[in-house]
Amino acid sequence: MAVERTLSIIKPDAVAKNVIGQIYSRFEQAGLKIVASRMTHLTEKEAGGFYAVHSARPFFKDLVSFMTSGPVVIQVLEGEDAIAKHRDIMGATNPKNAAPGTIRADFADSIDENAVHGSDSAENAAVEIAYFFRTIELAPRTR
Ligand code: IDP
Repeated sequence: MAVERTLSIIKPDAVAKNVIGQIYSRFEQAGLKIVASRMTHLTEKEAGGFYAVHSARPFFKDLVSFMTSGPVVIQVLEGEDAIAKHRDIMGATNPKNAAPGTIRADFADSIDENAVHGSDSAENAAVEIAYFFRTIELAPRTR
């Protein structure tokens, strides 16, 4: 299986719940390595640009408002089949539908405030990683 990289965000609700470490543990337990990491408080422009694909959706304004409501932790995860593996441990977008034991089932309260983001394809992963990190900031861990 191919070694991939994916973009992950711990959203403001999960940061506020003080579960950054628990979520990082789940990445590590799944065999995903953290190759870049940054805590930041997104501006409206940064959050809106990141979610530009959803700009015509009715929830866009609330999504940007939520993503700028507090600090986030953004990381690049690396590992075999990292994109799908990360989506699996995140759980479904709506935590009500998320499988037991997933991050969203355990830490998210609603579809609006759902704890984590993860790239959903190799193409989007490349775009999203480049949105937040320069190549020089990524430290390869899989050799
Ligand atoms: P994903 O985060 O599971 O990839 P997307 O469909 O890409 O889900 O949506 C991005 C984010 O927009 C979701 O994580 C969620 O916070 C928000 N969102 C998506 N659909 C809805 C909705 O129907 N109502 C409110 N917020 C939504």
